[in-house]
Amino acid sequence: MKLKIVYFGASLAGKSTNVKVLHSILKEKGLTKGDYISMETDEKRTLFVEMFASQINIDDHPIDIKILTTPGQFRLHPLRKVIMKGVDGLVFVVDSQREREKINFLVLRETAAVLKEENMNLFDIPVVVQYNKRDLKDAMPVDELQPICNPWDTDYIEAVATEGKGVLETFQKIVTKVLVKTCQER
Ligand SMILES: Nc1nc2c(ncn2[C@@H]2O[C@H](COP(=O)(O)OP(=O)(O)O)[C@@H](O)[C@H]2O)c(=O)[nH]1
Ligand SMILES: [Mg+2]
Repeated sequence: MKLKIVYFGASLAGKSTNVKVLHSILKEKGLTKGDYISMETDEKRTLFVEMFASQINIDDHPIDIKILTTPGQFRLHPLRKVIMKGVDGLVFVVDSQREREKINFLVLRETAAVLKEENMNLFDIPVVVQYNKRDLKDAMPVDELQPICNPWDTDYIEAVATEGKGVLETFQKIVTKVLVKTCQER
């Protein structure tokens, strides 16, 4: 079985940190296949491809999981479409800082539009919301973030990705959700 998990969210929300930290956690457990790969554009050093592969076994069935991030910049809309193609599960990385409230919402709206162009519905795909940067002073209370950033009313996790807090939990939760959905559809 092959799964594709995409981390999306505003620029600087902590997507790359999540994926890098996750890669090192899974590598330690011997659950990665190959290296963490990233490529950036020359002028602004914007990451535009970032991914790694993991393989886990459930009851002796190998499950190949590709983990990717979407670039936050709105100008990279076409690339976001390519990355979202065939996505099985999404992680919405939210920057908890109050000053990022609006951008979090705009990214959510834009992501819905990207998926629609690919004939997918944001509400049909398993999602986990990660409230990141919980260590910062101006982090909004989760009660205030929920109505803005969790229209699915789905599971959320509070994280400090730089310290590795919540990173593995987020990944486990999205993989579980995807597998449950897959089983229900069979
Ligand atoms: N204080 C704090 N900083 C974080 C956290 N997660 C990421 N950062 C920092 O936020 C910046 C952007 O993170 P990055 O992972 O590159 O964001 P991306 O643009 O979404 O990929 C970097 O300087 C990170 O070190 C966190 O939980 N707390
Ligand atoms: Mg990044």
